[in-house]
Amino acid sequence: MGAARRPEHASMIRPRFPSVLATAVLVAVATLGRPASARAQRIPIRGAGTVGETLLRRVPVPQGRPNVLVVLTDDQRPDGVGFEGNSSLRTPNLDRFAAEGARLRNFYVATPQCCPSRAALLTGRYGHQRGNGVTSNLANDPEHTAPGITFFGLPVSDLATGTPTIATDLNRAGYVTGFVGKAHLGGDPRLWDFRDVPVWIPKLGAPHEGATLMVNGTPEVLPGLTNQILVDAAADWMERHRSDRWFLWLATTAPHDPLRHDPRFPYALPDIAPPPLWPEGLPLTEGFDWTGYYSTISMLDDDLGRLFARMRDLGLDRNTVVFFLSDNGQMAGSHGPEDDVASKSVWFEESARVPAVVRWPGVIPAGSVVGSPMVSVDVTATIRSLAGLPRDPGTEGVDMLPALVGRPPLRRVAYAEIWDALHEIWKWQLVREGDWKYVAFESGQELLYDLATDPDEMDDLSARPEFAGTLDRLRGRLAQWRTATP
Ligand SMILES: [Ca+2]
Repeated sequence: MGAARRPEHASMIRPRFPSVLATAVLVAVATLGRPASARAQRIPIRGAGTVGETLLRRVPVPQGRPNVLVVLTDDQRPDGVGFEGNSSLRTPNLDRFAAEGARLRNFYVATPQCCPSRAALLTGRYGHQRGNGVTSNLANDPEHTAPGITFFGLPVSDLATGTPTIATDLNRAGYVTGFVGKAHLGGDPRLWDFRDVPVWIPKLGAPHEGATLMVNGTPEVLPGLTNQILVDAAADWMERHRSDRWFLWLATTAPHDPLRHDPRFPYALPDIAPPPLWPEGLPLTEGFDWTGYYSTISMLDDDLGRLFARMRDLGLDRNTVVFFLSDNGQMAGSHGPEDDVASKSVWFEESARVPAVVRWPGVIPAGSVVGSPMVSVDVTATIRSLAGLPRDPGTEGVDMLPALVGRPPLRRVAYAEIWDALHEIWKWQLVREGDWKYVAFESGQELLYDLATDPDEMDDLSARPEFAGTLDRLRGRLAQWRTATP
């Protein structure tokens, strides 16, 4: 690794914000005159810098294998839920759901982009690993996956049809496997071994109304709102399989754009605080539709409330483990409106970290808050463990359950990455250890942040001599991880 240097883009994306102090002044100015509730919205991102658990009582894990439901949303920021302290956003159903389970406050996705994030969840492996190979949304594009193209010296490929997934393994373990919603993996979820697939989206996304959906294998336009259709199909699926042992993957399209200004869930701009580093003087309506984003999240919350109620009415609550997470975050203009940092695919917390909850009533103590770093590949490892399957030797993912029931967490260091040819700065790997966050770019450039003192990631410490030891340690962690995850 070359000498620590500030990335070229860093000066490009932060010209107006040379220091933390300047940012603090700017944010203070930007929030002057706004209601207290709007100012309070900054809390979630800031809170993520501190690692630590609430004191969980140790709970024995029952014998017998539970059902598993994965609820995967799309482009939901880590503060894109009320339960992470966002008092401007109304998500009463998700707040109740989170209060019944464990909130994961430092949960990263393996890759913060739609397609590779899903591929990592499905396989339990990072994009650069054998058995996955999807490092970006371009994975199905021959121009970017040709032999000879490498990622940190490793080959880049597609997730080949026939690659084993978590569905393959759970079928063998006697589970009924199902998929509803957005696939974004280049084809029918049956290719990835999901067996009962009532409704899925054959394109990368879908409009809120009039979407062409694959309904029992046939393209069809159904009446109603797309996410409502998906959530209700998932509820019907659970009812149909209530006597089976099952694994269901529900992937919503919300709150990915197109955003919906749902008249049932209106928001006004004065209710919403600007994100960190929003450029001075730029209206909040420029570049990102905040009121539409919030309205779409509240609509999603309403739909999921219906799903959770159906689960309860079907008597499935206590023998079903529910994982709630998003495939990636959403910058929404944090750190500036420039194209390559404005939405996702970047290393900042708003993009690489997502809201996450695991609920298993009677096993995971209600109201738990877990600060240990976790990664989406850990969800896959945990599902395997819940199904009674041995650990996949090809994965770096760890079983999350010990940490969720008050035992020492198995993971202390989290990693994430992306390699996407669209932008030079979308080629990075990151390490999160304690409050330190280290980012290595393929170009050799580096960033180092202390999230405890700098939660907005404004102050790159990589060139500061007093942090040379920390930098060396984290470089070493990354090197070990690359070796351990071929
Ligand atoms: Ca996404």
